Amino acid sequence: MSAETGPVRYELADGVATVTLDRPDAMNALDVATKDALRDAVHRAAADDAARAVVLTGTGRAFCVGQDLREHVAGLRSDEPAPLSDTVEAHYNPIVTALATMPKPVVAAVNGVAAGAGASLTFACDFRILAASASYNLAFASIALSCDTGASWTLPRLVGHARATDLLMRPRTIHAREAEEMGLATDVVPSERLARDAHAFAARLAEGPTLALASIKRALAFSATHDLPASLTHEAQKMAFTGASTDHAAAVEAFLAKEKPEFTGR
Ligand code: T3D
Repeated sequence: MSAETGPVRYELADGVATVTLDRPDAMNALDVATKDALRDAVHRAAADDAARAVVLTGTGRAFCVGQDLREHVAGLRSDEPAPLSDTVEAHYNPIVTALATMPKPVVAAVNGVAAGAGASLTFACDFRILAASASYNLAFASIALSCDTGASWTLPRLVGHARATDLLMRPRTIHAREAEEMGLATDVVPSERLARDAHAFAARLAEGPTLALASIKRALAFSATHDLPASLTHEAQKMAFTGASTDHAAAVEAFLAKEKPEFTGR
């Protein structure tokens, strides 16, 4: 099922919502219209009960090159430029929060270069499948900016503090295989197979025990900002929650009957 045209597309198939940045002529740079549409699309995916997994991808040769600098320069040249925190709070923060907290797995299918906030978007996802031709560039410092869209939080958790410092302070293009070696890629696949492989990967997750996957996602995020006792308490709550689910009871019955469980996401 396909939806509206515009800079971001939303499609649902096999329990997977696919959110596609669709401004290929601008390398999927994030102008206001695209940021508005992306924010709406990720909120829609989060609330869509028919979507039990999400793919975030782009069209053309880029995944997303971050903030649209052609639009951005107009603001810089104006007599009263708006502070950058305006769009960070109105767009980037809600988008990254939705990706990182929605109660279902999110897979970034990185079809090309992901730069600046475009890279950060993928770091907020639960999985990153890269086309062999894809690359990263943490371009913020190249244009004398700090970092945003959650990179200061997600990147050190993915690659460690020292590597995150290096990638952010000395921006350069990191190709897919190097990204994989440093833990930024779940998998690297031939470019022509990316869309199909990422959809199949997400469809398998969509057939999974959605409440358990959401609880694991939440538990990992919780433990990142809490101590061991608090994390153990939180784990117990999540075990009680998933232990009372239909999927858990059915999975244990299926295990004992030596059958394959069929998860309903409840
Ligand atoms: O409001 C705010 O600004 C706050 C929020 C900030 C969040 C951010 O994302 S800040 C970071 C913004 N992004 C960048 O700084 C990335 C800039 N781009 C690059 O560093 C390089 O283009 C890439 C490493 C991404 C790719 O390099 P390469 O050699 O493959 O391509 P290219 O030749 O540099 O670029 C191709 C075209 O895309 C080119 O246009 P042209 O000459 O063909 O007409 C280039 O200008 C355009 N392009 C690339 N990135 C952007 C862009 N146009 C607008 N905005 C961009 N971000």
